[in-house]
Amino acid sequence: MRCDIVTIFPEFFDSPLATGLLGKAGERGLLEVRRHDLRDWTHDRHRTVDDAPFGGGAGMVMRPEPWFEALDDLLAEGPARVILLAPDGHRLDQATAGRLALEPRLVLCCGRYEGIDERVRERVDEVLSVGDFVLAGGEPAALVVLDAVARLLPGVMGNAASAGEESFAAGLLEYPQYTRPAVYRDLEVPEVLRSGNHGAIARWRREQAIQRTLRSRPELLASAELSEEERARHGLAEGRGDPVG
Ligand code: JFT
Repeated sequence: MRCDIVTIFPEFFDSPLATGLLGKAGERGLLEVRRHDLRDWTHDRHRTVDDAPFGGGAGMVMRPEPWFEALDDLLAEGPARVILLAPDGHRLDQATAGRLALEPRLVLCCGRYEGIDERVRERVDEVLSVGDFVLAGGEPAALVVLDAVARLLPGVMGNAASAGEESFAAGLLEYPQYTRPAVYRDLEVPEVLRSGNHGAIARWRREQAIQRTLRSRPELLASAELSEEERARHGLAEGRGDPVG
């Protein structure tokens, strides 16, 4: 996959792109990220990207011209799915990450200030938010999107079993993880995990995942892949999809 990022802070992405999974994906040529300084598409001496809002109000708004020109140039190189990060966008979820991972090329548009001139939205394919909290700009949100997408690209995650386990546990939170030592400061690793009984371990993990989801994120259970037996055992409505009531 190729990903173009348009931002006034290209350096924001330096260490995240050089580190860990994103760094490895880059090295292996599985992900090619190109950062672009929006100010390269300005024409004035001060490389101005913002102006006061029509109608008045606090703060500044990003002018449309550099964005339109940037997208003209980037799309002239070939097709891409253009994504704008914004607090009022569709919420990023795992299904969206999976859909974006199938695209050959993304353009991520990161704004600052109070936002971007509304007309820019007419030039993008999709507006995304990473959650219901307020960031100072689109860059951290774009990084979240890229991280979630990159780990789904073929060859990026070494362990092929992980993907299968994830789809098995679709819609549930993770089960608790332990490593050595078996006892640390009187805190013991659950006996079942040391039993070598792989059937019992799988059942325990599944049960823990359901319990955790029930406790922390019960709304996820409506669309989680649970058997009818599991639903009945936990007092949940039958079937997947819309919550009942
Ligand atoms: C915040 C953002 C996301 C996402 C893009 C641009 C300016 C600052 C701002 C904050 C609140 C209201 C402007 C952005 C986000 C999120 C994305 C911009 N700001 N108006 N904040 N929170 N979840 N995605 Cl452009």
